[in-house]
Amino acid sequence: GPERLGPCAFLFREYALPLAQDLLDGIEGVSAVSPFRQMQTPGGRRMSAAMTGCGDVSWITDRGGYRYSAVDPETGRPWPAMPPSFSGLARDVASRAGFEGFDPDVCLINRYRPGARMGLHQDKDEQDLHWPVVSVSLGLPAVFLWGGLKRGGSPARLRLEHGDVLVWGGEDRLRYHGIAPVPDGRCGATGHVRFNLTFRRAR
Ligand code: MD3
Ligand code: FE
Repeated sequence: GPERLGPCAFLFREYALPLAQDLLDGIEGVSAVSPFRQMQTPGGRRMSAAMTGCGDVSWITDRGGYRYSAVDPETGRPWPAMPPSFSGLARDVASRAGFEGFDPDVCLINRYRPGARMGLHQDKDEQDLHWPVVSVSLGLPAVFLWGGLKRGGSPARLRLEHGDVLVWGGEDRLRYHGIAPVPDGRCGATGHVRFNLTFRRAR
């Protein structure tokens, strides 16, 4: 069973391992249509993680702010459809964490090369925060940082490895979280890269 990280936060170690190749094939297919790109923050800095996405909408950031968009600004076209292996995994693991009927409309795909990181932030651009976020780690291990509901304090650290899945809902949904700079290494499945899939209900 899962490890409990909070009242409504669960870690399913290696849950996605049997599906890893399907997920990596899905990432390949999505990024062939909507390529990975390093987006700009509203403050004008380039994020070190590269992103793409699939589903009805995906998350974007530029000088205009953070938001969900039905169109990929890089291609001017809709985002690729979410592969059924993606949505099936998200639905299954969410139901094991007590969220029956999770039907994500977005999967954001983050790609971390060694040195890339993600600063502490909250995920709060979604309309209905009662749905959880499901996150799948693939490839190189990384240290996940998670704090409280307010900025400040020193975050807890958790090593995430290939195939690990997290579910964050309820009172844990608005926790600050991030990724420490990814150390170099080699993963048999991905090489020198970490991928993260985050499934959300945005609209
Ligand atoms: C806790 N991604 O895309 S996943 C993100 O590994 C993001 O790429 C990180 O944070 C990554 O927004 C962390 C784990 C995660 C994702 C969403 C959460 C933890 C969360 C939402 C609420 C609380
Ligand atoms: Fe996040």
